Amino acid sequence: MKKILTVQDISCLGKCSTTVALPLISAMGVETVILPTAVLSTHTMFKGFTCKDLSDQIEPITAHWKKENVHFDAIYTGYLGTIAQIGQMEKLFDDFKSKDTLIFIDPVMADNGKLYPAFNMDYVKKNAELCGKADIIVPNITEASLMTGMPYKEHYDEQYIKDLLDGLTKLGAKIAVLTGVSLSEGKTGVYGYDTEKKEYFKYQNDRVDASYHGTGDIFSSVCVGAIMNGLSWQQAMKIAADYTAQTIKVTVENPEKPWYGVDFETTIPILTDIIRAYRYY
Ligand code: PXL
Repeated sequence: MKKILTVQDISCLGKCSTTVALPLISAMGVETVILPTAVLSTHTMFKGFTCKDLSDQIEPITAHWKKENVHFDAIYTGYLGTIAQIGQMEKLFDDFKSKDTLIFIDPVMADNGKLYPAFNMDYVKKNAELCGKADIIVPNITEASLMTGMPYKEHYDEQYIKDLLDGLTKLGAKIAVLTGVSLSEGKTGVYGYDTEKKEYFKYQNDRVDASYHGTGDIFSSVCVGAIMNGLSWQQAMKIAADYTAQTIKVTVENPEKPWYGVDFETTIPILTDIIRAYRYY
């Protein structure tokens, strides 16, 4: 069984980061080791959340794993709390990356043109540096514009997306994939560039007119899980985009839906069916 490490916070209530990565990637038949960067009472869109930073646990936990000779097939980082923690990730990659370890970075820090609370441009700069060490990065347009220094646009053409991808791969990532890319009315999707094959990949599906917290984490988790199941990055992006859209749709239809996250629990069987179909046919 493939084994991955995911490094991100635990938001106890909120359906994001570790609390979606762990169930989703496990459901896809991949062992999921977690390294929590902080414990929050809720994600940061709630008012009055508590937060206990766990930076001082990263070194002793990983030192123990090193003694146990643990090998990871992928390391997937998401929401990190501080600039120092991003530095700790650089060391973690050096310590655990072997030839076949995929480094997958979702540089979670901003959306809809704005940085999340608690982050600033120094954080952006350090995250851009970390992205340079990745095999695959999956920023949204806001994160990409911040990291490349290009203007953020709500209305854009395909050339803007290609310019962002060019800036992102110049940071050093082998494959950059932009999420939340809408190239025509009523559509949304992903647009990626593979620097080794010099190939673009775009995929658009129907936009569901609702925006929920944690959907980026669902997308990234499913990508990592699918790649660990032997799918190409392009197939993984397509499955992840479709699954995320389907999950948002199911959530919108649920009259008892929570405001803070999506009903991924309802759609897990759809995901496992898709993965089973790819695995055996
Ligand atoms: O879903 C991204 C995310 C993860 N973790 C925490 C967050 C957010 C987004 O705001 O606040 C704590």
